[in-house]
Amino acid sequence: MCRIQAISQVEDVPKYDDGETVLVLRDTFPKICRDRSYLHAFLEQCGDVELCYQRNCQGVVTKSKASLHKVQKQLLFSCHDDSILVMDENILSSGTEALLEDAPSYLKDDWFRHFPQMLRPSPLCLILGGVGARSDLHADPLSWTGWNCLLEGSKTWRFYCHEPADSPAFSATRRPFGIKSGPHELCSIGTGMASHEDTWALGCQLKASEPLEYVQRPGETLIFPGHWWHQTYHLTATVGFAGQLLNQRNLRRVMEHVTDWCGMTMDKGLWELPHEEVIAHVLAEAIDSM
Ligand SMILES: O=C(O)CCC(=O)C(=O)O
Ligand SMILES: [Fe+2]
Repeated sequence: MCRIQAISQVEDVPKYDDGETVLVLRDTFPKICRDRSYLHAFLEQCGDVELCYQRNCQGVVTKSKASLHKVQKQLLFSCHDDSILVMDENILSSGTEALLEDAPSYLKDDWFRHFPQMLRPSPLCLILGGVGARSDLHADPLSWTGWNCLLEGSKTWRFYCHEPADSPAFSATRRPFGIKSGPHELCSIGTGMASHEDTWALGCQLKASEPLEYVQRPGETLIFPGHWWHQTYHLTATVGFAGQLLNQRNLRRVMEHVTDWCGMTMDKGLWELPHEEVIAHVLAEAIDSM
């Protein structure tokens, strides 16, 4: 049964992380949340760094690059009909260790470290939203477990549990995930999904099961099944960051995502092996299958 569960002790997370639950952890990243100047000082140093952002002007979405300083100015003018959203996977790379040091233990033990560098998802994505910003309606790549920490502002999430009957409603397009060279995909070991539907557009009548909705507040981290369709709406200007997990709980889901995508059949005994070997084996076969 799909549900949302608030967790008071981080030790309880493994008990509830069953692939059918959105977990809400409060007071996460305590040092960074308490001392917000840390992230602001970090971003200040990155003012000239170019990053990717998207503008949604009356439903027309354009993706561009500009310096963080320029984008921060545009964020101030964001509104429902003309909004700005930054989701950048590079800018936090030099601050990753400091940010993750403050992470709840559950987020630190991430088996994506066993992926070769070229196939490893980037550990942290910076997310800055202006008022009215919304992500695409999408499902994350590789069926991983996503996590998303909000430092400032508030945003509403809509999650659609993984119901195959809903697929037509999403008119899905695939977003391959793998080794890239410039804009080209050299080898893809999996996919995420994107939809052009905007559940926040006036009059949107998505013919799918009712979503789970949650308003995320500062200090909260959501941990969620990344293969569920989801979309956010930034109610105020927000600052946050996100990452993903591969662990004991989802190893099979993520590996089967790769084997399905690559059309491979694996020996049942595979799952008896230590996780590092399972990962190495599946990835080697996936690359061979290209
Ligand atoms: O924070 C957002 O606006 C979207 C984030 C998201 O889709 C994710 O963390 O997977
Ligand atoms: Fe996502």
